[in-house]
Amino acid sequence: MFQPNFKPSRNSALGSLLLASSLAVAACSAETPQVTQVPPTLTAQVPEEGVAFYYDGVKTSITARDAAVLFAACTLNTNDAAKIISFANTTLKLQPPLTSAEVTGLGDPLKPAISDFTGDGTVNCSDAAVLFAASVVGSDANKINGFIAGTLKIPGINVSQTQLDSFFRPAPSGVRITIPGLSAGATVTVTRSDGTVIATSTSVSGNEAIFAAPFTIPFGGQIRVTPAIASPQPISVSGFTLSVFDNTTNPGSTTYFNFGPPINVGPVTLPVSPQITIPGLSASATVTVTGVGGSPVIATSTSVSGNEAIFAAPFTIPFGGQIRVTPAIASPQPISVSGFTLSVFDNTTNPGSTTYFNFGPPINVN
Ligand SMILES: [Ca+2]
Repeated sequence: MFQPNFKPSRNSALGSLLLASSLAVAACSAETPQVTQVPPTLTAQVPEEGVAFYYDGVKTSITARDAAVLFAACTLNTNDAAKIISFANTTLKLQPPLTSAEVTGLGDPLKPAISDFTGDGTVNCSDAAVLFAASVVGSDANKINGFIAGTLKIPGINVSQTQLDSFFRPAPSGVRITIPGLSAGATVTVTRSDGTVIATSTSVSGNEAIFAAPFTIPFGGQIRVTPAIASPQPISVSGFTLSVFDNTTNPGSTTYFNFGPPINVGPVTLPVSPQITIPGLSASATVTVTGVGGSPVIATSTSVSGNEAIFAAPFTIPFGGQIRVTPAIASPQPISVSGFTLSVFDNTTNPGSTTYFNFGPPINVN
């Protein structure tokens, strides 16, 4: 089904994105397009930047223009370059206008392997919409959902930040070194004292250089950051402080030396915040978990992402406990919490709020 017929010279980043995907994929053409109601007067203004993805810790990217081609092809269910160009330029308002070379350079735009960005187990035009939205507004779930609903005017797509993070955040199985002042385009190389390369960063996230696999920095080893950091500070690696650095040993780079024992740099597991999924949750809602009758307060949500209320730490909802959502949800539905369905709710126990009750055994949320 998957036919990697891309021309690498046109856009190797896209090719690697699609080829590198180890997640469930399917050809777009194998699905009946679900997005056929896109009106002819969208207001998308598509910039050039695109968005980065991570597969198995390896960073790759797709431009908004390429994502627009895939979205247009799936939406129109055509690989006709003229129709795709018309949609992209007239409806999506691509600037500068899309060219036929950009369409044909992708091979058959109906046959890329698009990942299941929505996480519903099916690959279809909804996933192409998420990809396009992400390439335009970035990886924030609220912005993506807002763009899809408000600009693309496609109903019924609501992706959670957790789901998106599995694509847009570096793989948690990678290992990291925190280096203050690290630039987004930096490369970090770990070498032995003789210069032999031990590991090379695959990407950068904030001040963290990310590597695909664990490694050990031997005595005399170097951590080399290119380009150089303007005002380098000591760094901490696996609890060891490397305070020796200079910008002269490797011109154009900053070099940290390990003059102590070998340092193991192992995997880092990103903490997963406990969440409760509540359909109809508003972006500004607060969710409070309490004991019987409203006290004590056991947990309060720290943020909302899509339909997910996010909490800072695990907790247990006791028998008779309440989950209180403020403001109230207009048409509350049963919710599932750690596999238990809480089907009893009302909007009267706590006026202005929707309250779900746990009338079963204690439920652990972690
Ligand atoms: Ca999907």
